[in-house]
Amino acid sequence: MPAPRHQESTPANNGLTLILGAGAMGRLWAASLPAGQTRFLARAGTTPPAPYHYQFQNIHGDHQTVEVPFAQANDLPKASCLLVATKAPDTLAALKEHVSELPHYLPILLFQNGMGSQQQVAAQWPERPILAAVTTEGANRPTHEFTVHAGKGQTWLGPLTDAAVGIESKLLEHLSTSGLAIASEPNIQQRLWQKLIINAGINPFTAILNCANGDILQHPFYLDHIDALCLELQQLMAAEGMVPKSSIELRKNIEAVARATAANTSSMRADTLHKRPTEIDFINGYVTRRGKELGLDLAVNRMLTEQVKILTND
Ligand code: KPL
Repeated sequence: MPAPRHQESTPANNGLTLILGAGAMGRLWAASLPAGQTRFLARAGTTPPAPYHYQFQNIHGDHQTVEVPFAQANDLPKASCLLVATKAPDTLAALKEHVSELPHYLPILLFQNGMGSQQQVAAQWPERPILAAVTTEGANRPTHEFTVHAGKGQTWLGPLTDAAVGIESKLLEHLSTSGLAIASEPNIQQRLWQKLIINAGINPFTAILNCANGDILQHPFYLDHIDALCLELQQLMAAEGMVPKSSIELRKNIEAVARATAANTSSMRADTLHKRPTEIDFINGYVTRRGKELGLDLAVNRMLTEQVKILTND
């Protein structure tokens, strides 16, 4: 009998988890999965550096040092899945560097904020099992070496390509060894939209006003624009063929999350403070572009996109 070419088609429950992107979300998953079972992916074409160490504060406030090795070539066939935790603007290029080394059956789970980057990846490799995750886990990095699990949340995952349909339960079984709450979501597009609405209503305001999430709520700039923004989001969802919530409901949802995460620095504010590229093109920028394609002029989303780009000289 010929030897099998690969450990075929479904992720092993006890295999390694590969992680691309060592930001707060990548580090949260690396720290939460069983010790020794994760590997970061180093830049392609470079010799994998020595294992990476960082400080991690779990949800109970306990501190630990986490050690995560970088994947060696012989780790790749032992992998159960790849978690992609890069920023939305970097995702396609980062994956292009690695995809030829990855087994064709390896599930690729995308954790990006906003909309557009997931669709780019799925369109680029439609034959691969690609899934999207939507998460409400709160993680941040107050300093380069220190990651905090600041808020317990929930992660949903669902297939983006046909090749990913049917593998969710095996992947869930594997990822639930992290202890993080994770569930399957057959309609992941709807979850992505819900998260897009929240990010579109919070992130640009926190970046422009340079304030914590909760502090936007009383600010005149936010109060002047939030109703018009929610109307634009409602219009776009209707134009997309979805049954949108009313703009009043959308505002309520945005404000519930802003209150629940009142003390948080949003990812977009953190990016602007560090002069890093933001995800605005995949949040309000995506809304503006998609609106234009569908014949809608979404002026508040366009204005917020332009103002955030001015902050980072984008
Ligand atoms: O997802 C977020 C982000 O910062 O990107 C919110 C929901 C705004 C929480 O901070």
